[in-house]
Amino acid sequence: MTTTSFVSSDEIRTRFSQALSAMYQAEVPQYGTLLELADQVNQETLAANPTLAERLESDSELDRLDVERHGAIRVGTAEELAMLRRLFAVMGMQPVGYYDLSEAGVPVHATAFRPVDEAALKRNPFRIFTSLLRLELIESAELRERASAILAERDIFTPGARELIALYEEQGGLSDTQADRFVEEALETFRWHHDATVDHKTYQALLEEHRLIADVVCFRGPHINHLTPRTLNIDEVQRRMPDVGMNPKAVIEGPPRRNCPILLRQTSFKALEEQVHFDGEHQGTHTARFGEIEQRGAALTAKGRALYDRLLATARKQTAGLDNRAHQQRLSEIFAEFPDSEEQLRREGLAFFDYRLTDKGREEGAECDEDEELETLIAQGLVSARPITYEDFLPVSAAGIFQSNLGGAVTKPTPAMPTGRPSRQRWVLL
Ligand code: OOG
Ligand code: NI
Repeated sequence: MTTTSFVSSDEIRTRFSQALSAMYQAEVPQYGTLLELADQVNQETLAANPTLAERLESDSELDRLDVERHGAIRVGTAEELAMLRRLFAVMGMQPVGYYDLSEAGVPVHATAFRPVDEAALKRNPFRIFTSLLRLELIESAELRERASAILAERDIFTPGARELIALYEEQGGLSDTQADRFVEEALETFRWHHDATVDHKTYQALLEEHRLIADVVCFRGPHINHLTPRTLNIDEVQRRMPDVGMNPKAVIEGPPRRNCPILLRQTSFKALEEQVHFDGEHQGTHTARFGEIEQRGAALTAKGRALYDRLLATARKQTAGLDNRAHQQRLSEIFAEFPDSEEQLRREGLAFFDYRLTDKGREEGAECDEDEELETLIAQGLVSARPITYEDFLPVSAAGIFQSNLGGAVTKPTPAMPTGRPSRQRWVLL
């Protein structure tokens, strides 16, 4: 077989993300409602803001807006994670970043699988936030051994998926029919199972240790727990969520609303309580799946990120217990210190930009060696500078999303404090 008959990884990723979206829509109808809401708000935002529409169009960002999703799964063993790495590689997705959520009282560490190069991100920036349970953080030795024994019994991949991944690695690609079969087989790993693999008593014991441990250990696979579309106006989506029957989490995570959006703002609707059939004919319920929406802004340089982290830490001390309106108000006041024009963000080296010669710049053969000159060329319309979109996640926001969906008493995220060793005590607070 010649390489030309292979389907591109971008194409396989797009087929897979569409199939996953369709499966999740059938499993969680509220996700379909969220997609409609996101689309409606995006259309309205573009209609009301022609400059934004033009810019997104010329950056080919409008095309990816409709297909853009990220999802999340949680796995139980290093072997499962290693196999997932191979599965995602078929779709051109690589692990990017490390998120230690044990610092925020969640016993996992995580990475996000996503495409990395510009062309692939433009085509479809599909990402899966993937967490690995840290069984070593379970206090009781007996429960820890029980959990690893249960995990050792399961195979979260179908034989077909394993076969096609190996074939991909051997051939260096998949044909059209192989790609379709791969999508179908890979999808099985992400499916929800109504029947738990354990009896109710085991589920309860693990749940009491930590809700997340029960979620990972007691099922046949790492069901996809949310799939997130991208919006151009998250405040408006949050405001309208109750109108369409969704119960949004208390506050939007991340930076406040700004003229020049930075990083990532996220909100979610609360997890559904779902019927589960346990071993031994016992019916019960489990909350695993929820809905989330996000708005993406510019990627920050290390300097910009340090400023963000500092202001966020200040905000967290001052916003505890506030409702979203008051929270956003206070956050905006604190973030007044973060420059909010593209020119300042560039001049102060706070955000990443993509610089290109404009048509006029090319005609005039514009050149420059100094940063100062670059600003002049931008002002003259010879060079365009566009903020580069942030493609990753934020640990504090992720912890907030986890916690608001694990049930329990916590409605406000616990601060992620870099305290070194994760404290088991703090989980109890969840
Ligand atoms: C993942 C939560 C993190 C995000 O968008 O930050 C996440 C999970 O609950 O498994 O998806
Ligand atoms: Ni998410």
